[in-house]
Amino acid sequence: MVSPVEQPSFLNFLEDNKIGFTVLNENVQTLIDAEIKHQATVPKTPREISFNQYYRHSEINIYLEELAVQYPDLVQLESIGLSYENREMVVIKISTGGNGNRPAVLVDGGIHAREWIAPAMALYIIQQLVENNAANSDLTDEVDWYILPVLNPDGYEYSHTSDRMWRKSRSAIPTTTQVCRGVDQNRNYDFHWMENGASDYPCSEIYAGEEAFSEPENQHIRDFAEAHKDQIKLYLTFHSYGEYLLYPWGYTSALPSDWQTLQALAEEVDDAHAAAGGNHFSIGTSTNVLYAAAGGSDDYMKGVVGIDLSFTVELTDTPYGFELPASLIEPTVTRFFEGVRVFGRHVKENF
Ligand code: 0X9
Ligand code: ZN
Repeated sequence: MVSPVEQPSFLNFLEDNKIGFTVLNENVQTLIDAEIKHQATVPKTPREISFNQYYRHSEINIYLEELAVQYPDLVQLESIGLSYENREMVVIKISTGGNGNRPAVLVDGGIHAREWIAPAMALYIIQQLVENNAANSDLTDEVDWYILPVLNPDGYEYSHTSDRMWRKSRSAIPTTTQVCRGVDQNRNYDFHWMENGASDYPCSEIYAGEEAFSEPENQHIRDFAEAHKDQIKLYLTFHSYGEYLLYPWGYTSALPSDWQTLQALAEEVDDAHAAAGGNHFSIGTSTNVLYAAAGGSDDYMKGVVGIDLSFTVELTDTPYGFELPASLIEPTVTRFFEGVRVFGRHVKENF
């Protein structure tokens, strides 16, 4: 994005350097204004969740609590800790039984604040597996699901209240007078931390933190994954945007030894998404298909926790980028749910 003031010099710069370009959005603020208006007009009834609006963090937590009350045999909630600004981070466990020894899928969304479609995707999976369980029972009869819809609740709220394009957490370094806040939580995991595609400058959008796991939110999901690592066979982390299905590694261009399994599974997911009317995704390792960036959750879950099947999903955006209008939530999440089915079935059939 370029501000109106900077636009002429930016265009000159592109021209001088013979850099071709296409404009995706003439005026992103128009989209933001329309979104604010829409968010203010839609009725807020978290219990009957809908997919024509984006929910706030507190509304998401209320919805999870109501599911736990209404479906006590299927749903359990676990508070995994507080965010930097003391928001409660709640993992919903969806399980039809089996004494905790069934294979499980771990899902998170919203590690990047402005990627609003990611928590919405996580919520849709929850809603389908719980409220529409009869139609999706094949996904829960032998597999458990652990889902954390918002891994960066402080940033998510900040993107609703103050800066729609906020990406990072909201922590401040106590020992410095540094004005810039927040850490890119997807550079903060302790696996080849800071080796690649990350910054040690606190004002950078990809600031990796003062040290690995400086962020309480990252510590909480790490501890949760560690505690359930024998059970968890597949990890999915939702982002936007760009329509990518990515698998490790993000810190190196080298391939993991089981890359063919990851590639084949991603291709099957992509086919299901396309059959439901979605676009084809770009598939491959993060480094080779997108860019090198160390300290990401996908690499950590595979490289340290030992969850072999680990994927980053960059959902659909076209042509809105992060500003996906609320009217496109439903088509986006319903199409990708067909891909989620493939992930679920793979776990059911292979573990
Ligand atoms: O840069 C990221 O963290 C992700 N892309 S985003 O545009 N949503 O910010 C991609 C992460 C891929 N995984 C790793 N690099 N480990
Ligand atoms: Zn992201």
